[in-house]
Amino acid sequence: MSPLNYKVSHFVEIDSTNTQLVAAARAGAPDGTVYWADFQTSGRGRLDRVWEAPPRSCLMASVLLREPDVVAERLHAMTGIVALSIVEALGDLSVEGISVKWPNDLVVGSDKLAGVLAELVENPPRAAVVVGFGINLSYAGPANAQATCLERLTEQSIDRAGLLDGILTKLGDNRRLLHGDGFNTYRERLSGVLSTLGQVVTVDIGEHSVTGRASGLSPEGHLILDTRDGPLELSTGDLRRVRSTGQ
Ligand code: BT5
Repeated sequence: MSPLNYKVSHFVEIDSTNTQLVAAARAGAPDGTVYWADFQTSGRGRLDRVWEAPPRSCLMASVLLREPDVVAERLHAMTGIVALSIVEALGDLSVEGISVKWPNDLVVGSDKLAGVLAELVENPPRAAVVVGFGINLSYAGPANAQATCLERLTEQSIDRAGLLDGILTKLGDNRRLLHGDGFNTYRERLSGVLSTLGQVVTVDIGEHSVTGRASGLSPEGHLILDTRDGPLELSTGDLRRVRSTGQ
């Protein structure tokens, strides 16, 4: 999908681009509808957490992807495909050194630069997912978060609308990797930017947590954790703690 096929709406202020786009999707908004905002009064992260940023300090956008042919097992990859598109678009702007911390953070070292929030609107066979992302431009995150921003990294100001265009163009190209054999390319490209691989991590999944070494992505794109009890495949979770191998 080229940028010309997107239907982009800009808001000066909104509660949450994800919340409003999910509502629009339920009311029949078409594939490629994009909402982006200067300021969110109720920006959301995963698990009822908050995404916060002062006005115009962060690129906050959500895109509706209707993927009628995507199989249920690959829905989780909507997060990865957007994360990958962000890394690639930033690469085109010569912003290097950004990696993906599984499953939904973009980081520089251990500082969070951006987060992705995917929300399912409709299940296959008419799969529809709203994928939102917040990328810090001039705001390095709330005090309690170990975070950074693009201006700190690049010492240049990056135009939000231009960055959004770049990401949407990459996404228009990359979303075809959700289908058929393209998924192998998706796994390879995501593995290439996934800093979680090789690390010993503790992942919270609901009430439970598991610890192991992240060793790769399964054929379905799930994170493989090598635990004491053998390999475990995770499609999502909250990566709470990271320590280096051998500790
Ligand atoms: C995320 O959740 O990282 C997903 C964030 C998605 C935000 C976008 S903005 C456009 C769209 N509309 C929305 O309402 N949301 C999406 P999670 O992994 O749960 O991380 C949330 C945590 O990140 C918070 O608990 C804070 O610790 C931290 N945080 C909040 N604001 C931040 C910021 N600007 N920069 C870095 N970290 C932040």
